[in-house]
Amino acid sequence: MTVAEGNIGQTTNATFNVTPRRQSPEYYGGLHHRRRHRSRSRDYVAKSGTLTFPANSTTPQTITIVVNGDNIDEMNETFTVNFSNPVHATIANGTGTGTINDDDNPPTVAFSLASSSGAESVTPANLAVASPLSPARR
Ligand SMILES: [Ca+2]
Ligand SMILES: [Ca+2]
Ligand SMILES: [Ca+2]
Repeated sequence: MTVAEGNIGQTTNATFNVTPRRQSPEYYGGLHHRRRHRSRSRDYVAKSGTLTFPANSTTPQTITIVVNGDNIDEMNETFTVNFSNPVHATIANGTGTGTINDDDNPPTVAFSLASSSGAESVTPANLAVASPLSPARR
């Protein structure tokens, strides 16, 4: 599951399907929660809950994680959704991985003066470099 991050103020849904492999005569369900991985919690909305499937259902149910956009240049971020503690069922694959593709450009740097000069024999000439953004990366 991969989503484009979007910018600050925007949210994107990352939706995971949980699919029963075959019918069961009893209801069944389990807990799910998302876990942080290489990502800060502000990149998405933390969530946990329970899915309950009706008896004889083979209809998938969904777990939706809300991804928060930002304008910060970052590495792509990943998170996992874990499905555990099943009741009347076993888990074939209990982990879903989400990837948030960063869509922000890296900060730029530029000389704040195009040139600088000084007498040959005196002090060093200084060329200042200005960055419009904090160089901090996450
Ligand atoms: Ca962005
Ligand atoms: Ca982000
Ligand atoms: Ca970003």
